[in-house]
Amino acid sequence: MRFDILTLFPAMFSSPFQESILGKAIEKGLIEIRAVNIRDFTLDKHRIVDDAPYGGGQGMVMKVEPIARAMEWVKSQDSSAWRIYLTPQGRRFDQEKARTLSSRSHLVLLCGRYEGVDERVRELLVDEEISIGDYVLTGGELAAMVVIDAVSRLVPGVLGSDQSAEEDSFSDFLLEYPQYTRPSHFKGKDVPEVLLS
Ligand code: 6GU
Repeated sequence: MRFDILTLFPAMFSSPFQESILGKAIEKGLIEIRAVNIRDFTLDKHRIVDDAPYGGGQGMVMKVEPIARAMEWVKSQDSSAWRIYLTPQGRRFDQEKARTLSSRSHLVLLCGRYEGVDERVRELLVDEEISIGDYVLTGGELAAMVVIDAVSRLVPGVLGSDQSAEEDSFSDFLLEYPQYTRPSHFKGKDVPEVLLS
């Protein structure tokens, strides 16, 4: 499965996916994660990606053209790529959405910054808008990481065979019993007798 992240801060993605389970999944070629710098798709000398909003108001808005060119570049490589805009205005991400997205072969995750993106990005350049919860982040980058992590672990082979039972159902996972390992006694909190026999 392939993930393209469209961002103004590609360096944020250099280390989070090199560790542990996702790092191994990348090594095995099960998932591929690429951070695409939106600024590389500007055509002007100053590589401008944002501008003041028409009608005035606070802050800056991300311009439509660099995002459009970046999206077109991704789409020209794979017309089936599914485009997601990460925004607190989007529909709340949950385990069912992770499952649905894991059946796709290619996700494009657009990370907003500043006060948001030009409305025409939402109208013309994305298939879906996703939020990871009712709070405001400084940008969509951390949200993109959350989505990639939750989706990747559902890709066949990413979890080892001993872990893949976890895929069965999210509710099973929530209902799991508390887990212990050695030592059996720790600061007066002991492992339940039934688990020791
Ligand atoms: Cl996807 N983006 C931002 N900026 N804030 C959020 C979010 C996304 N989801 C929850 N808060």
